[in-house]
Amino acid sequence: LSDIRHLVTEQTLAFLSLPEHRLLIDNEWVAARSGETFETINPATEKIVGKIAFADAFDVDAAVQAARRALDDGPWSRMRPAERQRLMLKLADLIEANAQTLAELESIDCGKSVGLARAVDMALVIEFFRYMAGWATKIEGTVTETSVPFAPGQQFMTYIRREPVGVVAAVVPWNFPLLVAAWKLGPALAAGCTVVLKPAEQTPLTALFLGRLVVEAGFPPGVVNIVTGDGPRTGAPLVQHTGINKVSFTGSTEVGKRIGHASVDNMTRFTLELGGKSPVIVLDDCDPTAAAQGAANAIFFNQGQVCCAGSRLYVHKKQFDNVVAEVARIADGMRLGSGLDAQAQVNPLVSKEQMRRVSDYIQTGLNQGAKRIAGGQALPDKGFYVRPTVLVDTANDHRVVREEIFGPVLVAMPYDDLDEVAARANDTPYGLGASIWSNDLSRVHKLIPKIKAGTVWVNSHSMLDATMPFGGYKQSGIGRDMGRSALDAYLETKSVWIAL
Ligand code: TXE
Repeated sequence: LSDIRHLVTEQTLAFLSLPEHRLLIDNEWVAARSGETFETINPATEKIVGKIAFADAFDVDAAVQAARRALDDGPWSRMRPAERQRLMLKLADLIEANAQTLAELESIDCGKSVGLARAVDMALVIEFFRYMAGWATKIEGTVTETSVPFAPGQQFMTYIRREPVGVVAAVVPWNFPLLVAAWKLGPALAAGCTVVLKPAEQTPLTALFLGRLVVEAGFPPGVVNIVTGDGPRTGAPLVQHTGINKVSFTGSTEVGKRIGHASVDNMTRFTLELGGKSPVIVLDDCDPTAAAQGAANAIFFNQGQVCCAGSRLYVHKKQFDNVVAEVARIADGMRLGSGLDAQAQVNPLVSKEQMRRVSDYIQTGLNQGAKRIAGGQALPDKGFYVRPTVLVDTANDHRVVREEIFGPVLVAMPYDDLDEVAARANDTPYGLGASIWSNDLSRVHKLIPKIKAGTVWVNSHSMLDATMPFGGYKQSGIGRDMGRSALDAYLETKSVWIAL
């Protein structure tokens, strides 16, 4: 830790100095039964920053049983909604009080900028818990008026109850580790569910720190359990466990499909937030400088490791050269550095594997005939860096245009007219986000319904708020995180008939 000692708070150092980070089951910190651990690495220094318990099916079962007991035997299920709300608000206050440490841990584990982790990730986490806490006291059923055609004259009192779906498995990725965990925990706790959370193996630290805050806030044992490990040994037994009532997953489309199949086998409810290849569509009336800056932010934020990253840029042919030259200039001017370096604008990717994957995609693009107009200069010798890269001269069937790269790589293409660009924007298996850059309201409103995506931003990209549902069309997923409607995925519906 000597290389980061002067850059982080005492509390962060104390947490990183723990010899081993254990699993949270029933509000107790326990080692994996196998005694096995894995290591988590700082992507900027390539040094180990934590030894983490490696949970297997045995530990997963213990966590699911703890969650089941808290739900079936109480006290969680007997707790008044106002009490659930109070605990969630307390948790939000504790996250706020510890936001700097959480942001530092996120930066050290995941590579991202500590400033952005605080201003974006942590700010959204805190607001989201507060927003969802409010819903805990506002879950309502409905009373209906029934008249059964085959029972004339018979009177009924009928009503519809909403009940917690049960034990939730939350499996989350490494790009926004705590934020995505909050998107699952918030509605689950508001609805009265209990949770087993599995953070990504690359970035377990903030979830584990959150576990401490959950205990400190006073949540009863078993309400939130945390199991750490990889997909095959920890995630798979969790989502396949018959004690799980609902799986909430964010990650790759490939794993999402596997989880969907396994869930259907058990009739476990599931929601999936998966990959994307989101288009940025610049109309001919745009301000080229503003559009270029917007396009650069849309792809380079979080090093492109954003599921809704604007990774395909379509610019009207009249503006193409201007806008794309400006995006390339911005890309080449961005300073590389560690997430703890306040001056750095591009931080390392999460892992060596991700760096290789992204670099291989760039090479594949060049091999298929693309031209690189930004990126490609030398890299620091330590850290998993990839330079912001802009590719032109690509075709619709090139892999860099079709597949999610999940790195700071933009493909830029000119177009002629709006129908053509709508068709090309939709010519993808994904449908998570899209942005349109124009002040021509009439054309913008005509384009919005044509775009097959869960979110359309106009003159902005990747904006998020607790009230706005987030999720995908097509292979970008099933269901939505955030917003009031996210609660529905954590509730069952019970129809009650009382013959009078
Ligand atoms: O994702 P995985 P990876 C995309 C992105 C990235 C690629 C690979 O394109 O380059 O996926 O990333 C857990 N049962 N996205 O391999 O494997 C795993 O441990 C249960 C987009 O890291 O999907 C982790 O906690 N769980 C995405 C989580 O799933 C399993 C964000 C995500 O890992 C499992 C991340 C299994 N069989 C990657 N296998 C987005 N939508 O933002 C893995 N996991």
